[in-house]
Amino acid sequence: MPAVTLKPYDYKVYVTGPFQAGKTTLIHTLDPKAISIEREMREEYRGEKGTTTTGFDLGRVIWVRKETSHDGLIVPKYEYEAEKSEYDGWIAREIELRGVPGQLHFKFVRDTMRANTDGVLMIVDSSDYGKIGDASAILAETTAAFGDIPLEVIANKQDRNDAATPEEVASWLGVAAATGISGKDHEMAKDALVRLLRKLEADAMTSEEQSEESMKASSI
Ligand SMILES: Nc1nc2c(ncn2[C@@H]2O[C@H](COP(=O)(O)OP(=O)(O)OP(=O)(O)O)[C@@H](O)[C@H]2O)c(=O)[nH]1
Ligand SMILES: [Mg+2]
Repeated sequence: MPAVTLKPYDYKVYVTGPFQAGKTTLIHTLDPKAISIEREMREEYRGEKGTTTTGFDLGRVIWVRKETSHDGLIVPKYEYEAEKSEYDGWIAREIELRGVPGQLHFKFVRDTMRANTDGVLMIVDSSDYGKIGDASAILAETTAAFGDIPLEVIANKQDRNDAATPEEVASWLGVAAATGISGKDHEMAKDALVRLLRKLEADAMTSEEQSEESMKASSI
């Protein structure tokens, strides 16, 4: 029987954060055909009835650049496949976006979704002061599980006029910085993801250099 080969994504990004922070929305902004396992909410949350993730979100995008120094574009994988010839000669990296449920009692789902994660987007609703405690709990859960892998805190919903600033969100959580975006806006969602991908790329280069150094050292 032939060996089963799994698709080797270049980077796997785990998208976490509290209930209704905007994780599913951000993933669908970047990949409109992302798969989401959700259910209708029984009760309104902050005056709105919507959906909540009970399983996961799975989005597939390609980061395409003409040169490594460029920020480039984030294109849904299906679009890239259909227009591949347009990107001839560009550098392409496949990204898996894996969203998890924000409801605290779904910790067991978040725990099962962490395999092979390269980097984390932690999404916080900048206008939802009531969820600061949950956001801190999820941040603590995430950093305890992943150690010091690259993590970007996103101060989401900056389009709302009751949104706190990214600096305020960072101070709520005790982190050095947060990036302010609206996850409904493609350009902003893209910039937040690329910022994380650049960190991942820098880390990958450092570990390549380190292993080259140790190869050299061991051959002396
Ligand atoms: N104003 C505004 N609303 C947003 C933004 N992003 C998401 N929302 C709204 O926030 C609500 C929750 O969005 P979701 O993307 O489902 O949030 P989630 O983090 O996946 O939520 P759970 O799966 O329940 O943890 C929805 O009503 C969205 O339309 C944003 O950038 N601005
Ligand atoms: Mg969701």
